[in-house]
Amino acid sequence: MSETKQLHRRQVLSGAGIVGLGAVLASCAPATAQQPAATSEYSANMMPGNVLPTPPTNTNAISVATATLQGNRLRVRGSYAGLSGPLRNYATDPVDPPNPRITSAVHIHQMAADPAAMPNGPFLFAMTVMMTNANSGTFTGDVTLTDAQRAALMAGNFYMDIHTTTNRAGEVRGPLTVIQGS
Ligand SMILES: [Cu+2]
Repeated sequence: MSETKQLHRRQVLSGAGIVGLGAVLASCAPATAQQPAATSEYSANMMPGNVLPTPPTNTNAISVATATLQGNRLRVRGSYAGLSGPLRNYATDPVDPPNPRITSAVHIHQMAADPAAMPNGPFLFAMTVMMTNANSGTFTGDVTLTDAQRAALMAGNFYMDIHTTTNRAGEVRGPLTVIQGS
């Protein structure tokens, strides 16, 4: 019996076989049949009270960001105001060990697998910051997510934060949550 016939017979005999065959057929779909990637919108409201493990009490800063996810491309824009002081300068005050990808103090992080044990998840992306003055400004980002990162964002496991010289571990923080699409 040919492999195809065996597969067909298993498909008839077994529900799991049908699922398996469906996966095989889906993976063979021609690339030309793909639809434009669906778009979804996210937002983050960053506040001092969300900073973990210890929210700063010396600031009333706020930051708002919106983000558009299309396929694996995530485009972000936002603004911040009321910082207690200058943004943390990672060139002169780096993390340990230094990470050359941390090019600004406005970040996207992914939640740790066990947030109770590790409230601050790993750094993923730094935004491009345009300072209005020492305490306020705007930022943008245009990044490509891995499939795993995209799944984490869609599961609500991304957050944004801003670090300052006074609050080096974070002055404001907020989750990136979906506001439109899925
Ligand atoms: Cu950060």
